[in-house]
Amino acid sequence: MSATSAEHASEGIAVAAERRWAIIVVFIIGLLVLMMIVMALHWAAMPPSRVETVDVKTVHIKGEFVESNLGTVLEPDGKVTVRLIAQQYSFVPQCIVVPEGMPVTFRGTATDAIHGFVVGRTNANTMLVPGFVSTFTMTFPKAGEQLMPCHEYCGTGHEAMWAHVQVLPRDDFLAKARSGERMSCVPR
Ligand SMILES: [Cu+2]
Repeated sequence: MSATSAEHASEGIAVAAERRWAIIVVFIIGLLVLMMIVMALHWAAMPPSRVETVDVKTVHIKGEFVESNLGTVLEPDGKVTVRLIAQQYSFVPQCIVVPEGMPVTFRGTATDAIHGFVVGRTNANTMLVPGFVSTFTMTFPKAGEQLMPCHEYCGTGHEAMWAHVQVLPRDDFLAKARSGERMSCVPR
């Protein structure tokens, strides 16, 4: 084989390999674009679930988020609900009582800016948005005290916005809850 025909042959191999890669890359890009289109259409077609709204202007004076209704309650059907409000720069109540090993439903909202919280290293984590009720249910596996910082930057006092969560042993909680009152661990 002469030098020129060897060059021709290797160029042909290189061109074929490049074309092959070009086809594969175009296919991958096409697939990604198609995935984006399908996801966008799918999300747009799904109604958002559990959107609950609340009137910010009256949240303090009427409805479930009045001050006397905030805190933890053992409902007549045995479910535990925590209601809380976030505002610049505190949570109400500042200290939340929950039982160990029982599902707890949180219901919260904000009155001024977007706030949020996370409880210690647990999965309890949500945003609190004015005008909307955030809700989730979770079980705390271990008794003890947890810190609950605001994790959405909400203004100059944001870093001082903390609450505490006291996870009580189940029996202690049930004994405390028997009165049916709204509970918290805020010292009086
Ligand atoms: Cu905040």
